[in-house]
Amino acid sequence: MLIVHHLGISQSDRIVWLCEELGLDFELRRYDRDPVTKLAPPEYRALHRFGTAPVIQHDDLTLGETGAIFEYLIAIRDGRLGRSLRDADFADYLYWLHFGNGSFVPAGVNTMIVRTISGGSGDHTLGIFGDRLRRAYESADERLGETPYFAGTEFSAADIMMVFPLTTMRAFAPVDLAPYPNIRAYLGRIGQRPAFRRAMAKADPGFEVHLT
Ligand SMILES: N[C@@H](CCC(=O)N[C@@H](CS)C(=O)NCC(=O)O)C(=O)O
Repeated sequence: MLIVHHLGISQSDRIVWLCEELGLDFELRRYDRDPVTKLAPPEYRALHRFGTAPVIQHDDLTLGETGAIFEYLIAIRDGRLGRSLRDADFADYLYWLHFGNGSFVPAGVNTMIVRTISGGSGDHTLGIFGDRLRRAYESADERLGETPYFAGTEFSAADIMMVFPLTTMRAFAPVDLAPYPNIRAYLGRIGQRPAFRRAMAKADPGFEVHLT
């Protein structure tokens, strides 16, 4: 039995989407953030030693951390949506799979934190993280001008990793997509995927995903 513990409007929406794309049978348990702190509620924190979203349970296993959950779910579906050394797009797949949470999300989160602390003033640190965030959008746009999907010609788990900072994260760290035509066209295509639509409707009903 697979259970996906989803914290409302958070990066655990990716796990719901991954399960839908992989055709996995799963139970979704949804938790709202604490209305004051916006953090995970105590019952979510109790699920796993670090207490952040996402968390899954598969029979006796409890697993946290997005990248670990991705690798686990792809493995139980025999590598579907993943890539291996035999595939020509393996290195690109790895790069974008890891860029999502390794560089892009931290740039967005750090920008949001520094903006809040500094009250949006021209703080030097805000400039550093803001520049990183802009470069993340620019590199994603450049990549999507070269290939239809992040790994290459075919959709992969790297797309599921990269879409969160391009969509849901903008609810917290707003970015105007006007300068990024390739990202806008890509998100239009992603928004047509039945598995994406099913996942977002289940994960956060009533929340309008930021596709434009
Ligand atoms: N590197 C971790 C980051 C997890 C993380 O920061 N999750 C956020 C949701 S986007 C969270 O749980 N926030 C609520 C909290 O910290 O209580 C992962 O990818 O799993």
